[in-house]
Amino acid sequence: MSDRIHTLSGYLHEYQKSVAQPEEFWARIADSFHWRKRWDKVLKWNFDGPDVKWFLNGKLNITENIFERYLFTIGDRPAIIWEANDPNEAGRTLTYRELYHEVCRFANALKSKGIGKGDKVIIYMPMVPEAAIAMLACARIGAVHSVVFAGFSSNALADRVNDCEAKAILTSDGNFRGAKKIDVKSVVDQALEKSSVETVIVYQRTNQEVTMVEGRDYWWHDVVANESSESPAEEMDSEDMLFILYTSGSTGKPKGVVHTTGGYMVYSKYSFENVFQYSPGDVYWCTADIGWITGHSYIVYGPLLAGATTLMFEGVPTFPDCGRFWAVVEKYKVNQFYTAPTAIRALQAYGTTEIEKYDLSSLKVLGSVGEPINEEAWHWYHTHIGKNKCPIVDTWWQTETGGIMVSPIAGITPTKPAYATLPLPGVQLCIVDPEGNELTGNSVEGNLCIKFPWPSMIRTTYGDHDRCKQTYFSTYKGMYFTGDGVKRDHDGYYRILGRVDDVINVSGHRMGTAEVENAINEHPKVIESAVVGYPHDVKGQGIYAYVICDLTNRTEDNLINEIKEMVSKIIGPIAKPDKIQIVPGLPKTRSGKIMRRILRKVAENSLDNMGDTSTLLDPDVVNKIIEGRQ
Ligand code: 7RM
Repeated sequence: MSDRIHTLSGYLHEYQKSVAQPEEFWARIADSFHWRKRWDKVLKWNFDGPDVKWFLNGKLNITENIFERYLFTIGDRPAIIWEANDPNEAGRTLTYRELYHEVCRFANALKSKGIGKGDKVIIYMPMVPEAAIAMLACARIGAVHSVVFAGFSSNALADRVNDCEAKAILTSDGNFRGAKKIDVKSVVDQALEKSSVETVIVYQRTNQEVTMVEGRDYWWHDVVANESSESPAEEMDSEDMLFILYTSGSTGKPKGVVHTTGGYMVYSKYSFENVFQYSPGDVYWCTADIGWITGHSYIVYGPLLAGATTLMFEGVPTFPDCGRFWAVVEKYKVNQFYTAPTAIRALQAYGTTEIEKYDLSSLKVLGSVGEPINEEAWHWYHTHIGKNKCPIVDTWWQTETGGIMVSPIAGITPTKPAYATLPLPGVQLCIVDPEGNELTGNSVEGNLCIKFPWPSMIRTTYGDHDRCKQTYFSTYKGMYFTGDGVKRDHDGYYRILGRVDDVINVSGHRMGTAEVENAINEHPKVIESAVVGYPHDVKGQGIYAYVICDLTNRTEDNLINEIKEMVSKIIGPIAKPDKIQIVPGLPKTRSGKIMRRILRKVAENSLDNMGDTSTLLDPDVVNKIIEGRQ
């Protein structure tokens, strides 16, 4: 626990050290892990390649830093506590020892199916302990996991399976979510129609009828039945791939963000312990899905590397009623609770009756992640959930950063409503103007960049290194560009203002507007479309689509519904547009570029100042769009 920050001056001291001597700083943190062979050099980097390597030639296995490290001391401590979707179904607890044996058994099962080091494995599973077991079993044998959120459609799944050339898929028969039972295996079957996946392992969750393909599909319980509960860990290099996680950007095709072993391990544990101030015996709960980076770093890897007890919840905040989160907090005496602003705002709308029924006095720390938290939601969370005694850690970070970058350290550094506040040690932020000039001093606003590497940063985008360079390292030379706008206030605190690119954030789910447009354009009657985000009370941003259609023999209403279904089918229900407006044309410049600024203004109903529309090919189209506003 020597790497724990305990005081504000301790934070300032550590921060200064991390900037003045980054290699010494991170070497000291990394030394508390188990390396089969220590690294030769801490860091080698340039942001032009980009080419970033941490802990060069270090040899390790991340799961040895969870299991071999803790079995003899805290083997009987709960590692994962699982709460089922249905409050009447018994929960499950796996101690570190039990989790270890389950991981080993499944690791052996994967090996017996011919899966080994470097092979890609897609995990498309509900929130059950087996999903974490699957990730850790891959890590144990050196296979690269790529978790795909189980709410994605078969098309979206197929894209990811094909992009990473997955050898196997780990999935389930179905998924319980709220009052619904959702098909999972049949989605996989569809996705696999055109793929070379050799093995599918199916965890039985809902007991629903599924088709099993002979020689390809196996039940989880069958493959582990005769496997040994010991499995030697594969020796990995620090820079060997640990996982790929697909995320949306401003182009139509999601990119596979690559994270490697050593740096990710060091940073996920370090940031977890410090931000949440986890103490042994605490019960920590992050409500994210393992399909997102938050689930990777702060349900699975960070907490388990820290020897923590991590709670995993299968269900949704409003089932069987809107008191479910608080019922679970009371039931397990949760100490740290980490959720998304969209969930807070959704629950805020139901009032406080369902909160007052439960004892929330175990809570010590509240967390927020995924999108900017507005001041009102921040205060509501602080007052009604935290009872004015829990610091809120508003954690800013990204799939690409691997771990939390800007956040209060609970109870130690100050909080400020709607502010992510200060960078963690090792994080060198930089605010730039559109030309890339650094804006120094306080009270400035611009684009957020990071000018020095940190251990858990993205290494490449799978199969396309140039895309990584173009997306993150080319906008501003010598810097990683986050895509977010930011303000540094008069006290030097950071407030994230949201995306400055064509990425929208709907209920904390990141989506490219181009991705949604591509899905809309699949409809045979659609000629062209343009998608923008607009402010939405609960989701943060809603999706507004402007569509040019061929209306021959069609009514607008049925076309709009068909387009919504099309998007749902191609990406998944989370990408379904909230509003679709059929338009006669789009506001384009003479060079054919859509002026999204205008479309955003119409969508958010700020019609008084349209800015300069004189460069448009057909300025009159703007009036027609305003008239038809949804
Ligand atoms: C962890 C995660 C990343 C994008 C990011 C921001 C937005 C995330 C915050 C936030 C304001 C926050 N990864 N974002 N956290 N904005 N305050 N605390 O969400 O890759 O899915 O999304 O999310 O725009 O660039 S992500």
